[in-house]
Amino acid sequence: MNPKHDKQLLAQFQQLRKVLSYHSQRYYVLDDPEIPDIEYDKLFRQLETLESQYPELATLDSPTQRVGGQVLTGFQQVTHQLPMLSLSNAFSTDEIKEFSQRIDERLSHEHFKLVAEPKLDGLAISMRYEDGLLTQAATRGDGTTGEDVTFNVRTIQSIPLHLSGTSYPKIIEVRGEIFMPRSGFKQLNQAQAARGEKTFANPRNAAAGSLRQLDSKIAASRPLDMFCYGIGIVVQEHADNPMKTHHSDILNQLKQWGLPICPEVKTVNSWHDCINYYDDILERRSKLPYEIDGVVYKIDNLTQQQKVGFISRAPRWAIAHKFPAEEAMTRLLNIDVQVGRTGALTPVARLEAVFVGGVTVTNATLHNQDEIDRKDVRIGDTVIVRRAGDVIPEVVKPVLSERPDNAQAFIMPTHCPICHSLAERVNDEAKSRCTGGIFCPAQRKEAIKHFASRKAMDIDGLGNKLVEQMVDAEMIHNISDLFSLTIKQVSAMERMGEKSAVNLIQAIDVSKSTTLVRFIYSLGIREVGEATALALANFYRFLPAIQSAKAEELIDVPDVGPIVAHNIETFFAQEHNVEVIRSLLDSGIHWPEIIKKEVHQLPLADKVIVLTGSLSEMNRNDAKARLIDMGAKVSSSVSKKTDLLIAGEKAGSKLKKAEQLGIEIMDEAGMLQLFNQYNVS
Ligand code: 9MJ
Repeated sequence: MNPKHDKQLLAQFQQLRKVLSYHSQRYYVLDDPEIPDIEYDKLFRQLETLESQYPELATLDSPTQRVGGQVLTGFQQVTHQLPMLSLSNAFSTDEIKEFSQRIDERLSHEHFKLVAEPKLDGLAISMRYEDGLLTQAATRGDGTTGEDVTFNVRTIQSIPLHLSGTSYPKIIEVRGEIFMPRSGFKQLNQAQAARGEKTFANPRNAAAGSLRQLDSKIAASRPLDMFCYGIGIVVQEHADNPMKTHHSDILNQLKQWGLPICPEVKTVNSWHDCINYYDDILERRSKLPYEIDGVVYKIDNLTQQQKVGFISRAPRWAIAHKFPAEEAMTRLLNIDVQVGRTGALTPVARLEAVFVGGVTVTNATLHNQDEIDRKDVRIGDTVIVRRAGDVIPEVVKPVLSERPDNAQAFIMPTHCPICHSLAERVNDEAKSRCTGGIFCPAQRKEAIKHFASRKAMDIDGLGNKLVEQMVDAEMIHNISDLFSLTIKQVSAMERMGEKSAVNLIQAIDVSKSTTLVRFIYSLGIREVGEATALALANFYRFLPAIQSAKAEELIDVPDVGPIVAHNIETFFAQEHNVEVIRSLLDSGIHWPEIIKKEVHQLPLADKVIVLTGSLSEMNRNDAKARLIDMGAKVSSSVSKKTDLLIAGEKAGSKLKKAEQLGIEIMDEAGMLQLFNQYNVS
């Protein structure tokens, strides 16, 4: 290239990109195009031609990059520097009133405003902008680790590849929901059907399927859109341009930078306003161009958000107010009894297929005998079936006017339908449980299915049917047996070719490289879900520490109450569980010291902190959780190893001891300031 032309050429490139970005934003984000499409296309082709002549001058934020083209072989994992939150759900006005009252109490009756937003039914995404450039987009995943979907997200027209203006931070993570508008969904399904390809059950699935395409050309052809509703980490270069202090201002700021914000977002003054907002949106729900499954309320003032805090991964300062579940009528053909991972017997309704909540439902839970009795559901009844969001479909009630004469009442069996051990109801539990334990093939099957599932060890290709076959064939008895399976054994299974068998063995091998959180979760300890597994991993960091923890210690872990603590201790005390874990580790299951590594990058990395006295602004467990999130080790006693004592009101002997040992002491206000700093930088 002639160096004399360089400057001119670069300017031409830059100008074209700028003009195209401007018009693309007018068209896709503001719905207010300024020039005819044909003019836009002309400019676009001009840039394409130039880029093909000088490929070295094509930049990542060029509008031509949206057409896709990169083909991946898999998705990289991305660790979110700040976890992506989940929301607690509310289904009634009373629950919203209670939500507001809880905040009111925690804010000592200080007035607070809320921001009301539609709750989009799509996929949560975190997008990272560095120096204004979109550098990474990742799915929410488990909140801590998601998948890198940058190439696909770049193809979404309403998402700026470069932020507008100049005032953006050095690094900012923008969070929001990617979804497929109703019209696009309809067109996509028509096109899929016309080509004889698979159609999608609902826009959410279509959006998820599109984002998980390895070929970004396919993603580019899908009508995806996005609304942003929050931020993750923010790194400022200069302290003179701080981030906003209110959620509503942040959304406005994001809008100024060219990011799409839902036009229905509204600031409100009270929970009464929230209910009015909810009623209004619910009425307009079917007319909105995108699907929503409720609305979300968030405290507007970020300092107040901070004061109100978190419960586990969900903020206490926000709540999702879900719309009434969608319901349909169908016939209850039979009631089967399923045996769960922990032996719980669940009556399951077999239904005449019915389309409800966006999917075809043939099974629905009936929970337990008491529920069946309370609802007076009988085999042969016409019933109302409900499917709310992702929740398992359930039978709501029978339509009594339609009851046939031969409708049959259901009685829970006294013995496990699978292993025939006695089924018991203990401790006033609603559910009967099979007492067969690991001798019950049904329990073993469920434990293995859980272990292999996506959120656990994520063994690709090990579906439920295959697990059942393998247990029935006595090829595997427990989770650790999976790791000694051979290609020969697997290929002998029904519908299993040599290639699938090789793939499965490979997938089992790949799954050995995991995380401590997944591993704990995969063990299937009663009532230890993902959030608890995460809390345990963060608190103890090493498996042996969790294995040897006593119940009275475990209750110090955020998110762990006495029952769960007991379940954990009991689980690790059982010899067969110890044996299985040993065997799993021997087979090569391992995890990076990822938590430790991350912890080193955190502001309180490895600092030993003791909390004492009473806190007025924040609940003690939340404070503890925040400190752990920031990398600290929170200990209950002061020693020479203590780095910092946080002393609330009426601190006593620990404060004295810390003073004697010359340990740094901080009051509650100092702690809150520390939390604030961590949130903005
Ligand atoms: C949705 N799904 O539309 C949040 N969301 O905020 C909105 N989700 C959210 N906000 C914090 N509007 C965590 C999730």
